[in-house]
Amino acid sequence: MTPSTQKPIFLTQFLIEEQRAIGEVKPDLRLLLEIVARACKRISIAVGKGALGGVLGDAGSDNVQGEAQKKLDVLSNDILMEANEWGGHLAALASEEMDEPVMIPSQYPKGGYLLLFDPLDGSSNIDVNISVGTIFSVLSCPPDHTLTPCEDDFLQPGVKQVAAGYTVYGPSTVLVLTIGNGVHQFTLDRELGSFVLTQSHIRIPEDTREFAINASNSRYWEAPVKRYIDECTAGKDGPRGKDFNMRWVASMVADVHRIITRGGVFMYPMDEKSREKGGKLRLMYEANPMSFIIEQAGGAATTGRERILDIQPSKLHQRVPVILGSKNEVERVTAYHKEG
Ligand code: AHM
Ligand code: MG
Repeated sequence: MTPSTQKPIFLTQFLIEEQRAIGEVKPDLRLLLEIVARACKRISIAVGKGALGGVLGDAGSDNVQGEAQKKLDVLSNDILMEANEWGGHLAALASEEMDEPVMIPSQYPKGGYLLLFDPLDGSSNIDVNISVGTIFSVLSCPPDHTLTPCEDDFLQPGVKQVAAGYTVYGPSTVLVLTIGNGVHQFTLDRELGSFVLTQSHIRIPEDTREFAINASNSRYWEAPVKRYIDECTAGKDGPRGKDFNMRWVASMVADVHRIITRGGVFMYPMDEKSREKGGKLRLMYEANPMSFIIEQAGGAATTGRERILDIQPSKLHQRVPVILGSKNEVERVTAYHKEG
């Protein structure tokens, strides 16, 4: 932690120093991340106003997933779109809330990156004042396609991500970021309007006594997931020999942030309810960025059958099963799947 008596390190300084130290943060990527962070500050302000901002409730429309959009889903998407289209760093953008990727308007210069985001994750929690967040992923656009990018250019496995991050709009607003050199946390100083580094090189404990799963789906689970959860809930008299606790916020950002902070395992596994769609969570702008962050913090992320970051996507809004968090627990659940 950076004690309050020490000189604060702002996001800009952090990125410039990272660039000097590892030479992997190209100026364009740094500016792109700063623009995303600035957009997240605006979303944080909108979320924080709640009912006073007139932004609660349904927008009266559905997104490509057939889910009812909240006013704040639409507003957050607009904020991220508007902030990112003129910067000159992107070839195209894609969002959970938009059917197709969006090209950079012709009046602006184009850059070498592709940005994907879930503008407001956990939106069922907006109206009840529970933490929500933004998740984003940055890919390089194939160099010969930067002027004419298409959906196929986005379909890269998660290992190719050059940066990923999320913000949680909770009691405080935090930004958690990786550019492939560890995971770093910034807290929004609301008076200054700046993200200040509050934790560097975060490590997730390899073992845990805490799991996160929507237990109301238990009748739909596959046998390996049932076995794992049964063993956890059997407590210290069961095969694991210890008591486990359960948490489920129903905002992936908040559940993942808890794991980043103190360890744990998060599961939205394959089940009979979501089998037809391939899972519940979206690969490109939920599972991939979170898996990159979790792996960079020493954790693991699989579908139960394969490493998430190795999946070759076949479509932009593809869904996948997700099991991520403390390494030894994720490996255990994955081994149960492999045993059949
Ligand atoms: P969203 O992106 O539309 O908000 O949906 C994703 C969310 C995740 O944040 C969360 O883990 C999950 O859906 C909760 O699902 P459920 O309501 O089935 O528990
Ligand atoms: Mg989401």
